[in-house]
Amino acid sequence: MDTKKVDIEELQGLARRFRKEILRTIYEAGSGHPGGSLSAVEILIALYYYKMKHKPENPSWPLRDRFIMSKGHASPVVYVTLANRGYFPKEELKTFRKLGSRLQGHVHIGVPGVELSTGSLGQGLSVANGIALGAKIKKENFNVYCLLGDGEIQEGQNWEAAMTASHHKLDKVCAILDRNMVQENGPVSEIKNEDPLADKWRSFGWHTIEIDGHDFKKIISALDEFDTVRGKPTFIIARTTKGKGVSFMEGQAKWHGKAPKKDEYEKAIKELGGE
Ligand SMILES: Cc1ncc(C[n+]2csc(CCOP(=O)(O)OP(=O)(O)O)c2C)c(N)n1
Ligand SMILES: [Mg+2]
Repeated sequence: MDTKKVDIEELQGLARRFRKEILRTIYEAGSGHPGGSLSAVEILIALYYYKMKHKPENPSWPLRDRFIMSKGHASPVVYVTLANRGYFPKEELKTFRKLGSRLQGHVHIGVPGVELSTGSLGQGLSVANGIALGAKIKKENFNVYCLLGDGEIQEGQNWEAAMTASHHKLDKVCAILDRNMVQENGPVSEIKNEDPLADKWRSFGWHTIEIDGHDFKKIISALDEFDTVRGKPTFIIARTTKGKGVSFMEGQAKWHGKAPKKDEYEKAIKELGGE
């Protein structure tokens, strides 16, 4: 696909297929995190099939845009995206979470296309800032995208990073929040309420945009808006549904980190349109 010509229906088709591949990957492993992988499918597709400058055949191309998956437990959506983009053979998805596999349960730098090992929440945005600051000093021109979880941003380090990015005017940093309203043990609003979230990021000096995180047109226009912002970093609040696409997983904390059993897997695949 030519990355700049957008065919929304084609992207939607990819999203349906990716959801099935994510579930199959977790099902075959017998463990993993479906909820926060399914919520981020459209975001990853919009980045890797539309927005980012990257070369799957040369993952260390110096001018590539960087993507940091800060919520590293949602590795299945990253691995499925990278495999489909040609960073490594799709066949390898079968080795997810198996002994000796580079497809470790949490996003692992040994996988082609991965910039940073993550899983200990709260660190990704700081690293994104460091990469962007280094590039600014060296006058290198690329963007750094960072996907965060809404439970994750309860970690204080995110707010230190928020100050750092605006202090250094890191306008090549685009943080995207997977605002699925659910964390590991329940609703974010009950565990530690974050509202008014957009106001908080604005007050920390970020250009802040709120969108429907399953609507490709909205994601694409927010990512394009980011390109026009000068002198400040951009924060995109992508409102999503945890477990999106599978009725019995949607909005359910119990599907944060659990593999479906055979009957659940088959039901989910059926709901997603079958094999
Ligand atoms: C520092 C740290 N504390 C706790 C955990 C355990 N943990 C893994 S995922 C998660 C919840 C994350 O929720 P959220 O950021 O909302 O992720 P999503 O809903 O997108 O899956 C927690 C507490 C961790 N990985 N790292
Ligand atoms: Mg969440």
